[in-house]
Amino acid sequence: MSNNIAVSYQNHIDGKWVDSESKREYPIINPAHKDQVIGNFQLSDIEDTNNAITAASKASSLWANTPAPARGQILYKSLEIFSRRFEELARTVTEEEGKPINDSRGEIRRAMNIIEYSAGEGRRLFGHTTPSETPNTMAYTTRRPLGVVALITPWNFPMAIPAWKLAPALICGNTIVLKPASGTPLSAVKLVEIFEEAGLPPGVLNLITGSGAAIGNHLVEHPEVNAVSFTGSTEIGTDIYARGARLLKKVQCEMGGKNAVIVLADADMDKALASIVQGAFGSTGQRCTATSRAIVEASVYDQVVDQLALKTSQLKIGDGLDETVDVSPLSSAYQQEKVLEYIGIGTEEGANLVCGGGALSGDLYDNGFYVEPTIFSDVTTDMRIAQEEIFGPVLTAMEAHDIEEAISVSNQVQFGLSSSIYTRDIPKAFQYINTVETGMVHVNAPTLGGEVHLPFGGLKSSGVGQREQGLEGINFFSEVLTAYIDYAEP
Ligand code: UN1
Repeated sequence: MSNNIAVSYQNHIDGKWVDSESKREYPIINPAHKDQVIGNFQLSDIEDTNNAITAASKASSLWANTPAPARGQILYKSLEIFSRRFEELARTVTEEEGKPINDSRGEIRRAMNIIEYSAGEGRRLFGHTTPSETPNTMAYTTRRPLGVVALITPWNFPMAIPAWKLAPALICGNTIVLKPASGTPLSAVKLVEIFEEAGLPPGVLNLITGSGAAIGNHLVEHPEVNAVSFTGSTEIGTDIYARGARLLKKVQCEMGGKNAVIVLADADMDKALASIVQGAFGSTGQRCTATSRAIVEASVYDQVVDQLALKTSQLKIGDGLDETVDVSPLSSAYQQEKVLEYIGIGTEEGANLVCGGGALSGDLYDNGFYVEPTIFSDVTTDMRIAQEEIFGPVLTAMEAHDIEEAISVSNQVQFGLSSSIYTRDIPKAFQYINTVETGMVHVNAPTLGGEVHLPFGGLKSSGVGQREQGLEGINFFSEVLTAYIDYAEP
């Protein structure tokens, strides 16, 4: 595809595909081929936002009164469409975000998993029934929808993150305004196409694309929006949380990470090394659960750093559409610059550059936002590269003398999303699990990912509000009603 034949994609409001009121559009390019425009998208403004909220509000009672199992049937139907369009969707994610095609396939599977899980919840959505302290009284709880919810999603998982917010939101009976990251609107357009084909009534799922700076605050603060689910930077999430809290809205924010893997001397080294390399450089380090720190016990530190450098040098870098590529470009020029800036900071701070350290050039790379997978050793906790989220292919290696020091270093950051330890020592593993300050912890497994029926989220600056996914996600997207019924004869 080239510039002159780029397709225009529209917003989706009240069941119709529409231009933005201003008729303004903006282009999205392929991060591996800067000259390829993958589409033009609506630059939405306040008026479009209001239209989307009004449509969602209007559809609210119909959808809330649709039995949850019937809502589930639409979610199940969407899975058939996902299966039919699977390869096309994976390609879309790679072309607009840049990640390797196999990671994109994993992302589509993940979106399907959360939809499947949520569809099943349509036949549960359990409340409690308990004895009452009053005679002839029944007491129970039930779950009700929140109304209109705003979903604000990032560019790094353009299909899976919108899916894991909208699937629980839909099954709970809410109507939605989805505002995807300005950099990755095409995956969101396709997601909406799928739900439209699956039979979602008009107005239940509305999509507005464009700049968050232009419409984000209006969307969050609009009186008809009752809840906000956000994934993105800690800076923006903190602001959204404060705005929502002031208006007593329900808000959940999934934000940054600075995830560490601890390697103790008794670890299965092959497993630990593979996990760190995958965690640091898979998806080009652009995930909030990426491994950005390796904290290694002193007696094996040099060996681990050497082996990490060796394994990293064997990674194949290139266009994510190439099936054999391990590391693909950063998703935008902005991200590329930001990561290169951090590499410069690491060098200035006195960390030792073990491998990588620059942008890639040459025929294969000049047309994309490539940065070499980079490892710094001799990193100390006071350095910015040990503290701040870089969100790119940069790993910092740090030495610790024992497990106590390793845990302390792991906890000495503002973030608390995910963490991991490699050891065969069960008491030490539990010592770690019980004291690590993260919302998710892995033993002998990478810091990455999570299963859709378990809660996902972190502590400290990594997350606030109820967790996503699993029952926590259902709880976030519904309000509990406590009912007392006196059934004594009058
Ligand atoms: C994953 O690590 O597979 O924005 C999921 C993010 C997270 C999702 C990560 N909210 O990267």
